[in-house]
Amino acid sequence: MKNLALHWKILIGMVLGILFGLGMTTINGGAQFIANWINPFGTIFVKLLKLIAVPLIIASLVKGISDLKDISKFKNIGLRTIGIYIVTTVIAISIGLLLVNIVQPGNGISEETITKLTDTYANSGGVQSKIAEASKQKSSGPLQFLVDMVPDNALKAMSENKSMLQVIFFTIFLGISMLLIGEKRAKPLKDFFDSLNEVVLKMVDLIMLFAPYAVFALLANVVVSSNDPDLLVALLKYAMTVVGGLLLMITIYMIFVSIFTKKNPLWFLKQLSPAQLLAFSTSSSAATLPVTMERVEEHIGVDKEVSSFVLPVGATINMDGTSLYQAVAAVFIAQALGFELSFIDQLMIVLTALLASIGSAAVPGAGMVMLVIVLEAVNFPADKLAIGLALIFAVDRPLDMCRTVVNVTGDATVSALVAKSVGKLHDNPVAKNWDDNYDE
Ligand code: DAS
Repeated sequence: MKNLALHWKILIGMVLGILFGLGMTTINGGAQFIANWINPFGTIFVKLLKLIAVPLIIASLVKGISDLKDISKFKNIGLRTIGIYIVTTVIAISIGLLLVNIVQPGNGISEETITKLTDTYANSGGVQSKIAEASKQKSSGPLQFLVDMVPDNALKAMSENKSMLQVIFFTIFLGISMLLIGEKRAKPLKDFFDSLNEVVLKMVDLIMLFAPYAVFALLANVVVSSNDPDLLVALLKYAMTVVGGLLLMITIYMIFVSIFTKKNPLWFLKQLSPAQLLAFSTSSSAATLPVTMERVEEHIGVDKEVSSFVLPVGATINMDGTSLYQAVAAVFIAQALGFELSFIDQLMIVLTALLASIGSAAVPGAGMVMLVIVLEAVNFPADKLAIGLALIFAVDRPLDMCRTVVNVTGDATVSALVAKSVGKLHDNPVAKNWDDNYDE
């Protein structure tokens, strides 16, 4: 077991966690036991990853920008990154709309299922809190998201995980200013961030030793807290439409990797797999970010000058899996509740889902909050909003796990494409071999 590659260890942890969770559902008080004695270890692991996410983003962004030596390179990487992010997100939303209009999962839902889901979830805390959070996030103006990006207190922005974009804004501002004062005068600060970056990456390695046990705990808890199975069957067509779209999105990423970076797509997925497995287990791009960065830099060969910008920005604004899910969910709800959507309405969904996925925080369940914004954009009746969310609430957690994998894979793919386009994709990544050895 010790010499087994990391992704196999994580996979074994996940499978054992699911089996253990299934076993415990047959025992009276099993769910309670997992919640009290097993799940806390998963929570600690996710907190540890979030703990180092902010220092890692700051250290690697400052190092990445200050290593560029001149601003034009930074502008070059920034524009290519944002451009490709928008393209992949529009592709994801279009796939979602295409599939949901072909499969029509909402037309098969029986009145009885809708009533059962409504009674179970429409007034539950889960649905109501998503609606409340969405109305809180609703911008007070079209440029509110720009205003929200600028922190008025850097330390406060760093201390609150939800303002990742503010941390990135502050760090980019710092890095550019270091570039402008010249290498000699910025050297003390640059040396500090260079060494902070090394230390934090070593912390990632150490935390990852705990990963197989943590995913065991996380998956066991997901299994015991998942909802009644017959609802899952009723919503199976909807869930399969989302999962089918997500798998198609992964295929498109791998076609891009093969065509534009000339890397073997299966090799690429294997190197990235520990980050994808963590994304699945944690449902959080933010928590997975430190591992995504370590895998992309040290195992896929993307230079830090590129990954240090593309990945943190991607974890916050590029959520292709989420935007695909929002397109499918919005049309599914409209179909199930007999709400007609015109072609213009569906184009509106493309624009709103693009903006909503930028606004979605990289935390579990964020995509569902932004779904409210998408539904309101097509004038979905407010009094049916809770029923609409209730329809998809039962399967939101497993779909959140799947769409977070696509969010992370999309960020890694774009970082490889941008690196290749600026000649910063190395052929011999740092890692000694395909397997992961954390003994160096
Ligand atoms: N869980 C979010 C993420 O971390 C995605 C979502 O909620 O849709 O990427």
